[in-house]
Amino acid sequence: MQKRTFLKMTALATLSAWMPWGNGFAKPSLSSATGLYPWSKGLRRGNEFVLPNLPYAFDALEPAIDAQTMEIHHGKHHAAYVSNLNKAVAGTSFETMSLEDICMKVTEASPAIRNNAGGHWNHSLFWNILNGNRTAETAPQGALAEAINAAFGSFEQFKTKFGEAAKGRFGSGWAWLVVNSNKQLLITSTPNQDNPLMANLVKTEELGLPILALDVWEHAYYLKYQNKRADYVEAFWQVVNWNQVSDYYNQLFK
Ligand code: MN3
Repeated sequence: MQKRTFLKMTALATLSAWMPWGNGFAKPSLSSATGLYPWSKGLRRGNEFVLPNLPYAFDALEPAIDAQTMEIHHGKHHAAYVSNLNKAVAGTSFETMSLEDICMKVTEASPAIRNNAGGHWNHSLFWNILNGNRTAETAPQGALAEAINAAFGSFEQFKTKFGEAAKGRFGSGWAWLVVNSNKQLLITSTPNQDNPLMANLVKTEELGLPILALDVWEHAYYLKYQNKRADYVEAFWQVVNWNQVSDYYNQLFK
């Protein structure tokens, strides 16, 4: 079996298994979702969750996202989620689980595990979909572009709707572009560090595999944008790594 086909099958099998109308796939293997996210393996080393390196320099996203924000966001905020997650899972049945499995079973976990597991996973995806190396296309191409047009009317309309989800999220949280179990593209948002992998927590129709994420906690933008979240959301479009977002999509649909 080709690697891509395997990844697609395992990722979709995971989704199906979450759903009450699952289509008969067997119980997914431990890291079915991790097949889609190559960086996922780097979130744990032995029995400890670890902070992955930022895949580019702190100033790589200037001027859209400033270097000081990136340094604090990665080195302090993300690092704190990792450290607090290790403390929260110690001695529990979650201690040896993959981060994706913790998210999927999060309603059985303590609030500390829920918040810090989400924090670790969400930021790891976020760093990965930002165009720090400035090598990516500035808009979706190919199959993803077609799917966005079909689902939202146009790329511009997609950006408007995603931006509304990001700006409309009251308080702290995230905006997401998700492939749900019906293989549909969906824009959603979650509070705090919740995410669309969190079965039994997010609405069933919003459960899925995120392929694009935007952190709208104030710590993600306040140094440069202060209270102007809308300006930060607008600047985000300058630094999305559409090649990476397309790659996730293509793995699920090719
Ligand atoms: Mn954050």
